Amino acid sequence: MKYKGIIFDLDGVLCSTDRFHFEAWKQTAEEVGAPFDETINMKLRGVSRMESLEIILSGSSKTFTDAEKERLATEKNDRYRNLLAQMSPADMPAAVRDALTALHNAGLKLAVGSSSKNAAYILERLDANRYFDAVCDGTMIAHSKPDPEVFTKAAAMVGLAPADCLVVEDAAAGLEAARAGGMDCAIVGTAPMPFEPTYHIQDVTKLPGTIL
Ligand code: B16
Ligand code: MG
Repeated sequence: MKYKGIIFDLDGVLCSTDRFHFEAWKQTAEEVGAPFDETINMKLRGVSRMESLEIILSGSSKTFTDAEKERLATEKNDRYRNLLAQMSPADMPAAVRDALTALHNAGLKLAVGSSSKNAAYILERLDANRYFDAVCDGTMIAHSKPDPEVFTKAAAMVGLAPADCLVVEDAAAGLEAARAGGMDCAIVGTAPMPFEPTYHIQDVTKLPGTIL
């Protein structure tokens, strides 16, 4: 087999929490008088909460103190967590669970590599922890994607060299992070990418057929 481990991004790959981020950030953008649409939202994928806020605030004519930024980020996260509370195991389709089980049964180590500080809560809502040998998330890193830290740390947590791991991502920042960490990358979805990934797949269910 070409790989010994797979590191999955969470938002946009294992679940579609990106629509909740969109809804929660939209209100922030309205409050600060900044434009917000799908194209701007795309730039926030894989990027940390405070860096995402800075991207939104760059579209506003007002200036904000650090305390105001903290408040805006906290209020956005409160709205986002309220939306996450609606999630249940039904939000991770059986076909995705089957794909994860097939990859695990083939002997691959499976890990999550997410910039999100809410990753543990999301995995709990989905009842998805049992599929993974390790979870590395936004609470464990100093630099978010496109820095490779979350992926290199996830590889170390499952005892593998980065070169033996495949990253599965939906975001440009994630593809760049995988390359910076010396890892191949499979991209799911249709977001524009700065360069060609190793694989382009429709969704996670296509992964076993692509690499096994
Ligand atoms: P939080 P991923 C990322 O998760 C999201 O794509 C990104 O939009 C978000 O800003 C970031 O997590 C931080 O999330 O506010 O929950 O800590 O795609 O790396 O799984
Ligand atoms: Mg993502």
